[in-house]
Amino acid sequence: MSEFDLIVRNARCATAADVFDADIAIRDGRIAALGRKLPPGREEIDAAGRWVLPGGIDGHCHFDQPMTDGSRMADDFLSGTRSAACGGTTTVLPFACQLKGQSLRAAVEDYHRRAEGKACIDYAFHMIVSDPGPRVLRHELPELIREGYTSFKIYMTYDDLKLGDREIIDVLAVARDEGAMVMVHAENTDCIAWLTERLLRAGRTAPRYHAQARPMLVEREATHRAISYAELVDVPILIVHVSGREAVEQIRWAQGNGLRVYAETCPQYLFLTAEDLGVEEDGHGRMHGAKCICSPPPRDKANQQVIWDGLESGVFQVFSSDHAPFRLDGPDGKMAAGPDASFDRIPNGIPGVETRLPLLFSHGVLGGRLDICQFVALTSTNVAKMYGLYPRKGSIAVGADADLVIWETGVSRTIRNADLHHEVDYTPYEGIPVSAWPALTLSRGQAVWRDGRYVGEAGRGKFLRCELPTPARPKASRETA
Ligand code: DUC
Ligand code: ZN
Ligand code: ZN
Repeated sequence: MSEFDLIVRNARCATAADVFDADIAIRDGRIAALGRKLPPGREEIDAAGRWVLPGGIDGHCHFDQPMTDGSRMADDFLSGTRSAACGGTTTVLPFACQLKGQSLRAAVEDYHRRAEGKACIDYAFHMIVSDPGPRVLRHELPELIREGYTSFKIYMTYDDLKLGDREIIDVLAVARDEGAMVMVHAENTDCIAWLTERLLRAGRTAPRYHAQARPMLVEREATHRAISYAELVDVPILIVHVSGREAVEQIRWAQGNGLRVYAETCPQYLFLTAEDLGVEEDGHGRMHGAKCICSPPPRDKANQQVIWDGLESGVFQVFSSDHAPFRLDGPDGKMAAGPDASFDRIPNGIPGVETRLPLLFSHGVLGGRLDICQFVALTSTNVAKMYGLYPRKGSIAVGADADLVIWETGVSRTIRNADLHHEVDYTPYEGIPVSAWPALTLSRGQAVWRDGRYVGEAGRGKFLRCELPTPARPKASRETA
């Protein structure tokens, strides 16, 4: 009897650091050996001539998140993780969202119930802290961080989620004391409210005005403010879904001055522009623009280039989907307020958990903008490190989980929603060509996507507790109290 369950033979492996050729031996869901001419396994897969990479980790996606505006996310843990697996992702980190007035612990418990028995790949939770009262700050948040929920998102806009400035400082201080990572949605809420009011009063209600209600200065100002508060408190932060030049300039400045400011960007800022919100005059109606409403909004071609440059030069550490799955049609979808819905009544967010990796592999790596190690770092390794899942996840190493993807390159394919596995009735990336797609996705050694077919099983995905950084991230170097 073979000592290995599976051998992936002749793999051209890439990690965040190295490229090497090896056979990969898998036993009990983990990588048991790496080498040449390993003895036969009970099952064998020949990867000759193909890249074998660590499974993708999507560090920012929304599944089955409770909404307060009557909308509903179309993907739950079943369809969301299925879609992820089919696009080469083996770990997801969606958000347990605290509603205002709710206990944070109740939000986490509720989210576990939503995930139970559904996920086909492994998952961890971020939290969203929307109501940081004394009990949350003193007890719930520190306790949950210690229990393995080591990161949380805060919002500087959206009435049902946003924190005031003093609240932001207070939660940052908890993160500093506990070693947690704070993800910041940086947009200035009062500027957005003022601009929105003016646009609506002038009858400018079509989807394209969404971009005018949230111009870059709104993001720039909030990014600057978040960075300033992080500096004040002396805590690392991650600015999420960065859209363009003005926020990038703030982040570069912070990084250049030695502040621990990390940054994330997403496919929508590479592949969409504000023009995608503004085609309602061409006969498609408002529906078309609504498909691309997300926040911050996509900008223009020049800003896409700034984002590509930031990925290449290391401004960004992580590349996530921000998958926020609202259907266009239906009573709880984007157009629920009717075909003439004003932009402020269209839920923000677009799907992308399945297309994230093929888009970046095709246009980044095969397009000559990123090397393969950068791709692995941005989409897997850095995410695992950022959120305390490394080295179990995010690498090809003996002892790591056998979360692996064999990539088919040289394919000639066009993204079509009909081929995707989410429950959303559109993709904003319809018609974009890609030249790479996973041939096989292994989650802990088990195939979940193989030769164009989903072969996963609901409920096999495990919940992962995230570890706090060891050695612990440096505590405050400056007294602030
Ligand atoms: N913006 C968010 O902040 N979250 C989900 C989607 C979006 O557009
Ligand atoms: Zn956000
Ligand atoms: Zn988001």
